[in-house]
Order: sequence, then C-alpha cells, then structure tokens
Amino acid sequence: MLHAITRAVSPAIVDCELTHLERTPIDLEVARSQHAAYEATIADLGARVQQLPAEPDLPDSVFVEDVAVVLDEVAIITRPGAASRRGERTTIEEALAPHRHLARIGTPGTLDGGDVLVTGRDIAIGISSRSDLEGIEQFRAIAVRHGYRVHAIRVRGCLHLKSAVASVDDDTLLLDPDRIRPDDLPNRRCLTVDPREPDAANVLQLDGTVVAAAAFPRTVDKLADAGHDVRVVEVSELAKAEGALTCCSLLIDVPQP
Ligand code: CIR
Repeated sequence: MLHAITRAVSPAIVDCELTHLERTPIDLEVARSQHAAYEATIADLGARVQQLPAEPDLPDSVFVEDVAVVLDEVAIITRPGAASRRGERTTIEEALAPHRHLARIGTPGTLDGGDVLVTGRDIAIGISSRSDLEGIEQFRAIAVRHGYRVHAIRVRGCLHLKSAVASVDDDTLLLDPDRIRPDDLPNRRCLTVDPREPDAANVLQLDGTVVAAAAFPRTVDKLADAGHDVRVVEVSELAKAEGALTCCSLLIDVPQP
C-alpha cells in the first residue's frame, strides 16, 4: 500500500524562501485548508496519510519532498540547497526510518528532492540553484548500487526540475517544452503543458489518477483529452510560496500490514 508523509503548514510560511516569485501575502488559514484538501484527495486515492506536526521555526517545512527521495530500496535524506531548510531533516529521518534503510547526502553537496524525477530505473536530476554536481554525484553513488541510472539535466527558468516536468503515468511525462527538452530525458512519451500555463507540469501521479492544480484548467483539459483520470485541487496559497503538488508529500510503497 501507499504511505504518504505530509507536514502541517508552518505558521512561518510567510517567511518562506522565494527564488522566481515576488513575495505576496499568504493567508495561513487558506493555506491550511488547501493543504487539508490535498491530503484528503491523496487519502481518497488510497494513500495512508501520516501528517507530521507543523514546525513553527521552519517556514518551508510543508514541502516535505525536498528533504528526501524514497526509492524502493533506500531513502536518501538530502542536503537542501537552502540553508534555512536543513533543519527539516531530523523529523523526516525519524518518519522514514521505520520504512527504509537511510542514506544521506553530505557536506558540501546540495540536493533538493524537487530536482529528482524517478521513472522506473532512470532517475533524472536537475542541476539547479538548489542541487549541485557534488550532491548529484553523491546521489548517483548511492542509487547505482541499487541498479538505477542517473542523468543530470540543467534546469533553467524555474526552481526545480519537477517545476517543469513530472510523471503522469509510468510511461508518460508532462513537461514545459520551453524549459525542458524531451531529448534530455530518458525515453518516455511526453505531453506538453498548455503554452499559456508554463507552471502546470508539476502534477502528482497516484494510483492511476493525476492530481493537478486548479490554476491550470487548459492543461487539465489536455490531460483529460489524452485519456487521463484527473483530480483537481486548489493550491493557490501554497503556490505563493513556490510550492506545487509533488512537493507536499513523500510517497512510500509499504507492504500491507
Ligand atoms: C523553497 O523555495 O524551498 C520553497 N519556498 C518551495 C519549495 C517547493 N518544493 C518543490 O516544489 N519541490
């Protein structure tokens, strides 16, 4: 079954890191209710949701994806590129320890989980403002031991690799062709976002359903027209913190109890 680790929105989210967005006011209560609706959606799609308590001193801690990459064989605790996010690791390590052997990215490497796109045995990792070559080489050394191939891809114009490309099913990616060249990615069928919605690529694939953000209706229609079962969630307040859909959960395949 699928276990999902989430974390309640921090009251400090208004002080989040921002790279490509201007700071605009975030309504904490709205952010919390949108986050709760996100959790309800993934629970409805079959995930067992484990919500970690909010971290009042860690503004971006709701975005749990960046702190770990969970493979079937090992969970790799990252060293986030933003120093303000490194304190998020302790509680994520504790939450993952019952499910996976842990490995770690160490100093001086940096890596954010938002830069890591796992498709079968291929793992694409963005070289970004958050993830550097040292972090990627450390990740590669761990992953190759378990039979994965790691491909480093330069990220431009967005925070993370997965800001511009994500999986919609086991064989298909959704991407923004202005930021990601399909040829850079390991062989997969590619759908493109609507050109008026360049930030629409970050969708969450869960048990045959694609969870997409309400802000991108044209891309939602495109996915539906391509035959995908799509669930729409409103995450506008979390988007003001430069977060999207994959970043709000860590998904772990666990054996049935
Ligand atoms: C940050 O800049 O770290 C947060 N404000 C947003 C992180 C979003 N993470 C993700 O999309 N994987």
